Amino acid sequence: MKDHFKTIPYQASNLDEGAMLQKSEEFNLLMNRRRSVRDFSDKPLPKGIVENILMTANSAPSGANKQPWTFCVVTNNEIKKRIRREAEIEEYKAYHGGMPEQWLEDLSYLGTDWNKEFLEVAPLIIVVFRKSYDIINGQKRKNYYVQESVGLACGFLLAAIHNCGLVALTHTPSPMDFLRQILERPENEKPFLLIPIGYPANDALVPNIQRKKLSEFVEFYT
Ligand code: IYR
Repeated sequence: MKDHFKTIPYQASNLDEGAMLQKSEEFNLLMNRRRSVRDFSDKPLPKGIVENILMTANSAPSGANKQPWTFCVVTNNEIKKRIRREAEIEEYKAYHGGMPEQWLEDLSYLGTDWNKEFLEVAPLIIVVFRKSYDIINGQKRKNYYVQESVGLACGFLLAAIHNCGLVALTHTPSPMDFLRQILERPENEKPFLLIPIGYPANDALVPNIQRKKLSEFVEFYT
């Protein structure tokens, strides 16, 4: 390793195999209860919880540890209303000719349409931006594996949301450029994902979906 590369000891967990098996089972059961939820309560979220969730997202691995993302946290009702209005314009077009028949067929079990009321009901929306480059002292500095990195950070975010009992939806109105304008983001930031977050509504329903069995999505090479 290069001399200038500073290292510190890794904080290993050092669990015995029994504890590892138990923790892996518990985590699997926890994560398999996660669902994309569209029916939100409007109850506000405690700031400390939101900050912890964001810090978890930011702990994701990223290309050259550049952490090439900005998480915009929107609780302002006026801004939420504008986001809903613009998203619905794009979604209306998508549902009326934008998406090919096969796509609509694949979505039909969800019962979704262009109406995105949840964007106003949910107490908080996180708009995730990806940064293909940083601007440091007015100079462009490239980031690496930006899509992969920001995708991983969003995965961490969703796990953290679910872990504390909140729910979320990964929403991708397309195109999403209106988010850059509404939130006045700089030119190096591109919208990546729109994630309303909140408590589930008391009568929240989710589609009855099945997940693939291990043998359907894993190939072992021994
Ligand atoms: N963006 C639309 C359509 C949609 C697309 C996919 I792929 C989904 O998994 C769900 C919905 C919408 O949000 O309704």
